Amino acid sequence: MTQIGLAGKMVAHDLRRAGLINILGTTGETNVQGETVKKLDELANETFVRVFQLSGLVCALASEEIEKPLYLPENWPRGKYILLFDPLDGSSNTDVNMPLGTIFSVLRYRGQDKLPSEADLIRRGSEQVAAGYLFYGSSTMLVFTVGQGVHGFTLDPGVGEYVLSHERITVPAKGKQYAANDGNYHKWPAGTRRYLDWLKESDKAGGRPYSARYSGCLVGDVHRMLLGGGVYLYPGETDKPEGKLRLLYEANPLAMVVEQAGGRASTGTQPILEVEATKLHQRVPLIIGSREDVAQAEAFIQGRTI
Ligand code: AFP
Repeated sequence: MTQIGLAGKMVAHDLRRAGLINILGTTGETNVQGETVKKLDELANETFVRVFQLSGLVCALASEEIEKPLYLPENWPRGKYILLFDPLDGSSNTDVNMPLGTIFSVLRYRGQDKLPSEADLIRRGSEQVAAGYLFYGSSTMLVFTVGQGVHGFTLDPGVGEYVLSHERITVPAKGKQYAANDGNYHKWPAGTRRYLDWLKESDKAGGRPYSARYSGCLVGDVHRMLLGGGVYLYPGETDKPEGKLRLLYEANPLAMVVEQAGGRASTGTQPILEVEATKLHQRVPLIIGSREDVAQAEAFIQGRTI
């Protein structure tokens, strides 16, 4: 966590002055996801790799920005952890000063001296030993869990340290806001569309209509739901049922955080933490947030409610 916090301070430092030191815009490259790489994506990725390569804490790293896992050279200090991360989540926000985040997932490697194989990194979310995110918003926050609740720390720029600001975060059972890219509405299956229509119907007694809050940054939207309740959806589409978000370093870590805080995270048909992973950059639909809101979305998606 100290190393995660250090990398977070370095990324936050770059983000705060990005417009002044020519690190906005794109590198001209395309990553393994087929997405245009922003300069800040590359910088954040390099920061996390550098901070952990020499830490002696990890034996392998996997990043959204890198096709294959990174193993440390034989003679470098190695540790028992595997770190999987999305170095900069919300890349479409980099050049317009909108929220950004880093998402991380920690696995323990049980093999002794031999290096982990790629299969050792492709594990079910329930096997994570720690998970969390850095949120580069109006303040920089580190929110994480090691399986005993969720705690939030706010970076005090004056002293360069993270201070406990949100102890034992608990997600409200039900919210009044939803986060989804409504621009994709017509691509969604009928059950998903019916759920979004239902959220927008007026039923004062049931607390509807919900308000729409969508930032383009998964970390920022989930953070809002974690603290205030509600639901974030990046659902599967009719011709792309797997959705957009990545299982191992986006959905799994956020699912561990939200469920540790009493919320729920689902593909729409099964709990995220139970999804069998088969590929390093596997995508999965994600419905995450307040327990009652996610259960309601599942009922519509599964056709149990019309
Ligand atoms: P990028 O990091 O490629 O911008 O993707 C961000 C993200 O994974 C997640 O942070 C957002 O919630 C979601 O994608 C936004 O996707 P759309 O632009 O398709 O709504």
